[in-house]
Amino acid sequence: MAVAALTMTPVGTARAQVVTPSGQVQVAPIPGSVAEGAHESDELIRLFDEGETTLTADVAADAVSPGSWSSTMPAPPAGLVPEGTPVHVYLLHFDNVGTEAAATASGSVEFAEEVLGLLFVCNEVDNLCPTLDATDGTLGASAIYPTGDPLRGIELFQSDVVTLSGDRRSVDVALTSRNRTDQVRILVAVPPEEDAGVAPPDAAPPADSGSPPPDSGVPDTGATADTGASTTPPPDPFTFSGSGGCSCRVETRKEGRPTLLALLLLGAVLCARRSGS
Ligand SMILES: [Ca+2]
Ligand SMILES: [Ca+2]
Repeated sequence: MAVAALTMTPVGTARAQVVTPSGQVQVAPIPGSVAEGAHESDELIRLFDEGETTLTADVAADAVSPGSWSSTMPAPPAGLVPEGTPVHVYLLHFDNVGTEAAATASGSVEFAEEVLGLLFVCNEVDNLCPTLDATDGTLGASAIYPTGDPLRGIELFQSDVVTLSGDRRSVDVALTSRNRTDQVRILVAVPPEEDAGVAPPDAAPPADSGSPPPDSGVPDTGATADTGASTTPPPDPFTFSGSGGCSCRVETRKEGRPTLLALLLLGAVLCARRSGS
């Protein structure tokens, strides 16, 4: 047996993850010991939260992709969960009462994030469970573990069955415990830190929100024409005065210069005639 070193974030300070047990699986606080005989039940498979950490070395896992494994199914796809990966660690634990009669239980647990690796296999040759033994001290909580005990994990060569769902979020087990524990360590992905509470980039208000539009220098002829206060003089009045008090007033138009000239001449002639008459 071994007591895990405190290498992980204490459970109480780890970010909460959504865990949904079903069947005979029950979520429970991890006890002081998870060695055989310390936390027994014939009906319940416990799910203990071992905490959250970032892996400081590659971790060998017995399964790193979906599948279902038992004595009649292919061996699970072993692999590595790489160094630097943030993980939340859980331990499924089934230990029947006593060491004589066997007990069976089944159930599943669903996680909000993907399962990155499962550690559970016990070898048929020597009955040791190397992936569990190798990680009690680095990924376990502050508890006594059955490190090095034969058959402490899952015996796929007997009647135990372990399944990782296709979406990697659900672990299903069907276990038979007799005189040893059945344990599965589960490494679950940790989502990136959320930006909650972090102020968004400085969204300064528009500097000249109250300034006039760019083209405001262009006079709005329609608006200014209706003020009624305009003092614009009438366009180009021409007044001709004859020597006999004759006065001829000619309105001109800018766009008609030939017409203007003709009117000027006509006005002058008329005035001259009146003056002469
Ligand atoms: Ca027992
Ligand atoms: Ca076992």
